[in-house]
Amino acid sequence: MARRGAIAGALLTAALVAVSFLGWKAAGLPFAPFDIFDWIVRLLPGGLVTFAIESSVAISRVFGVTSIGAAAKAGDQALAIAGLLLTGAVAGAVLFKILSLSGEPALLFGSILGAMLGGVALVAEYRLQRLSPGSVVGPVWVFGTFLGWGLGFGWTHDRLSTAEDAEDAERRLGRRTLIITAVATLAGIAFSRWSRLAIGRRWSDDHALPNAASTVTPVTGTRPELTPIEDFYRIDTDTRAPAIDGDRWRLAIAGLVSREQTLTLADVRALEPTHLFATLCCISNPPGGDLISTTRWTGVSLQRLLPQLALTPSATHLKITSADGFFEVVSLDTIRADERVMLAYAWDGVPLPAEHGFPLRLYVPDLYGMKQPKWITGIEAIAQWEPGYWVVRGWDREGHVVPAAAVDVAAQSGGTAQVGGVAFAGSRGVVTVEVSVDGGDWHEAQLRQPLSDLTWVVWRAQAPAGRRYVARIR
Ligand SMILES: Nc1nc2c(c(=O)[nH]1)N[C@H]1C(S)=C(S)[C@@H](COP(=O)(O)O)O[C@H]1N2
Ligand SMILES: [Mo]
Repeated sequence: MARRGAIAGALLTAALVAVSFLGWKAAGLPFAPFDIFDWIVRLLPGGLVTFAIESSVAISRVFGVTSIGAAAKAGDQALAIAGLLLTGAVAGAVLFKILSLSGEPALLFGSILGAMLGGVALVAEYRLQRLSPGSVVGPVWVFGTFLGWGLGFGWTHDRLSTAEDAEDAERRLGRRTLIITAVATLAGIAFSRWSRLAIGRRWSDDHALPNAASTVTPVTGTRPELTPIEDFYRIDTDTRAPAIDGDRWRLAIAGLVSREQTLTLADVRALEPTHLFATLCCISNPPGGDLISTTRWTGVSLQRLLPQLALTPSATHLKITSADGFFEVVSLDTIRADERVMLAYAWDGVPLPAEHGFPLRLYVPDLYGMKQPKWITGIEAIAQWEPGYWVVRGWDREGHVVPAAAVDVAAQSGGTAQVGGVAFAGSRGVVTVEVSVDGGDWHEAQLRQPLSDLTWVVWRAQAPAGRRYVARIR
């Protein structure tokens, strides 16, 4: 009976893990198997944990693993699931043994066991603060899945003990549990793929661009005026974007403030939003390059947030820090002078993609991307300017956008060419764009009305056919 219980326990636990995984990937619900593990690790004596980490790093080295961080993570995850399966097997063996001795109702015993483990899972979730505040779905889900697991146990026990052919019943139940496990796992994987692809319904899906009526239209072949999020250029220091769980994320406000505080993502989203079209450009963008993109930014104006930060009079700058160790300093003067400086959480109406700074990034008009942290986790009020991450590494202190025009296309027919591209001058506005062909005269381009005074301008010009087209802002 104990052997049968152990097998049933392991199988049902595999199904529990798979269903929890599906809930995590499909609905962002807490994934108790990892959370219980993390919680236990925190309870263990520090020395033991350091020893375990050091051993896993040493083992990774022996096997020549290059990304030790990723390997250690995968190791932790495997350990978490193996631990839970083992617990399930032991619990199953014990339960079946007890039931075979006492003849108590199995459903009752199973649900008591499920409720007990569900309680442990809930404690882990609360201790690690991994439940969204105010949400009942998360705790109900965690407790419910464990309770269901316990009921499944009791039910399995009854089926096996009353079946005429216990072997056959065992095989059939085992197969059924494995199918549930496989389907839930595959569905979870499919959801995680899909959620990465389908970022959601964009603002631009059902809105015309504000300059739709402009009579100057782009030459076919000009880059899209509003960059699709998937094509938005990406520059940062790490190989992998920090994975931030929006429910667990907090914005910590500290330094020269009269009271420290933390904001949740819901807090930030509840403030009055600012929407603006803006172009972001990397200081390393080569002439005509594509390290420049444009979208509609949504966030909270830092100017409007200032009173809530409770800054002390000595504060002059805000140091913005990021989950990846990046940081940048912005002066209160800049914030007070321009209400468009904002903490942005959405692009084109959908939450920032993970690689573009989810859940919060800074936007400052007229500055290169290097001055605009993604994955913000902290705001520290300070009393003097400090060099930012890239400034420390020798890049430009100010980071003001240098006006530049790019040629995207030159469609030739007969002796003339329709030349088109974009021009960007930060927040200073583009007045005149000129094109020259093969080093010859400059021809003035027509400018399309821009999406805003913070975006690039799409331009077009008619010029003689030639080989080399150069555009400039004048
Ligand atoms: N936290 C963090 N923020 C960052 C960076 C970074 O490496 N880490 N890179 C900066 C640079 S150099 C640029 S050009 C922009 C690029 O933003 P994007 O990848 O969303 O286009 O992010 C900026 N913000
Ligand atoms: Mo950059």
